[in-house]
Amino acid sequence: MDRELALELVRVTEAAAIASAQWMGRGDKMNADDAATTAMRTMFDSVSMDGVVVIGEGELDEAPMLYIGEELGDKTGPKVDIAVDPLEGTNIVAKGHNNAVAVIAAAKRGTLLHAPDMYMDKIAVGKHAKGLIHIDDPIERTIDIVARANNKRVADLTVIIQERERHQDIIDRVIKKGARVKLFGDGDVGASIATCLPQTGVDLFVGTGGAPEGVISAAAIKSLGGDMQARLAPQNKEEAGRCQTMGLENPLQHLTLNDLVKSDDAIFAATGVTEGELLNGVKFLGGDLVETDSIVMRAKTRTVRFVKTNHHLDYKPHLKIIR
Ligand code: VTB
Ligand code: MG
Ligand code: MG
Repeated sequence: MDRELALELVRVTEAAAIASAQWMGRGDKMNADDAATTAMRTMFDSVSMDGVVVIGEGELDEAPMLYIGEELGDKTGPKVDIAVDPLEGTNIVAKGHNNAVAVIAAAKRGTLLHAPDMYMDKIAVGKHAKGLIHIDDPIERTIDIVARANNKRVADLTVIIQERERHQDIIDRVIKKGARVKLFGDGDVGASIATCLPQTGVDLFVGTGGAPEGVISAAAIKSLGGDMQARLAPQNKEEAGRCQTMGLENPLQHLTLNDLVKSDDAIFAATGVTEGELLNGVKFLGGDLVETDSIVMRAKTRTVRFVKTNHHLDYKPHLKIIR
């Protein structure tokens, strides 16, 4: 896959972030999501690639843009699978909270798991615990393993978990075991990637969240040398059937990092929409000046780039949402 594609994808996440950030703190998650999706879709037209959406905004009949199966790019470049979440954290933006991002994962055609939009059980760790975790292990055992691998006492180990009723049992068990719980409101992608970045202090991610977000996270975790395992969590027969239609014969298959993203030829790009641990949010600096903060990484070379960009909205009128 072309090296240039990495920077092209950042231009796309930047556009989505700038558009949706204008809805920050307006209590309107639908418009925030729409703005991100429209900007992302428009920018994709100018990217040199032969892409097809495998994880997107839904099926053709329910999503006008970035639907599963939609072809993207100018057809001249590499053949790739594209997974998008134009606004990961629509509620975050509506409420003005932290850690919303615009994200894309791209990988060689046929190598991203085709995951339906349903729940997925997930576990993620950084590079020191790679190869040591198993999603079926009791959380107490996983904590011991990760603590040893990360050279920390259990008392200093931090487990990041989405604050939801469905996670109460696991939260209680982590606390009883003597480790620490860091709860987050929304945004599995940022939370799971945090395990691969020692400066965040996060050692382990566990919980049930979106399957699309799981596949997108896996591209980043692969680039950062971490590890992840997952299992789809269909809530009924209809959802189980959708897994099979997408090619997963056994919907409850144990999924390793390599099942989620099969090749090393993968790119992950994200731009911060609101302030976050990993990335700053979009900053409107007065006049038409806007600053964005992005990260882009390639699994093949493990290169991680942080990209800070100044944009002049007078020259990008299509990204001016609130006039
Ligand atoms: C999950 C998580 C996402 O929404 O899908 C979550 O993976 C939905 O969970 O990152 P609930 O059904 O409990 O709200 C996000 O947090 C944001 O899209
Ligand atoms: Mg979304
Ligand atoms: Mg999302």
